[in-house]
Amino acid sequence: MKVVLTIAGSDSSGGAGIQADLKTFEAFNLFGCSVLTVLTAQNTTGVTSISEVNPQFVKEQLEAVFKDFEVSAIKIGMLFSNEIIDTVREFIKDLDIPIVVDPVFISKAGSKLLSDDAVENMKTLFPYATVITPNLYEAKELFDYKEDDEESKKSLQDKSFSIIIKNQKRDDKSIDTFITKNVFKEFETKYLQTENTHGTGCSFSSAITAMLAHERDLEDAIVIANKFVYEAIKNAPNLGHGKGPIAHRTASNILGIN
Ligand code: PXL
Repeated sequence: MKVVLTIAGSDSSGGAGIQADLKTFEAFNLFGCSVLTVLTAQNTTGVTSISEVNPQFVKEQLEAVFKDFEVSAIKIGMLFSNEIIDTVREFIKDLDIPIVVDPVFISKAGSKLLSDDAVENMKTLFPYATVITPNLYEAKELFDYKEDDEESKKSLQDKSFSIIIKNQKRDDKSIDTFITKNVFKEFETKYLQTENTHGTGCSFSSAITAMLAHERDLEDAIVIANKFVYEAIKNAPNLGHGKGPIAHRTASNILGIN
């Protein structure tokens, strides 16, 4: 069985962060390890408190996992602070495996997940990434991306990493924009009108990581990750009083992943 790793924050309500990543890895028949960067006290209505893990301890978790396992791919999620970003970058910079970076800024319920002074530093991880998965807001903040401007799209094609700008609503469609060397492509999915979107971004990027660990090419990985999240939203268990979590296992059963 292949081993994959998520480096991310804990969500006490179990729908996003580390918990979403591990549920996704399990759904894709992989063994998931987790290096925790922050703990969040949260539920479906928002984050009430954040406690950072000591960066030295983040490093020790990474060393422990890599000493024992051959890791096939890594997903990086919420890092929160400059110190944690520095620690993670130092560790991943010499690795030669697929790395998916989800540059997490804010949660679906609107809570801040990256400190303001760490936004620039987040960019220093991108040269080590296979693909990064910002939403539209994050793409605008990070790259000054403008949806209707050809020049801004072209400038993103020159990067050493691929970019998927996820979940832009257009009429009754959800659009994912895929930008890589010489390629600019849009993937369309039917837009689901629902409150059950907690952890969709985390699950999308960990599903891409899972498919890369299974040695699928990036475009294939994105298409399957999209289908996975679509089914997981459609079959959401309707829990909580805010943005509810999604159904990872049901989605993988429907797609016949196991
Ligand atoms: O979806 C972004 C995200 C990432 N990591 C953690 C989160 C969230 C959203 O709530 O809680 C820990």
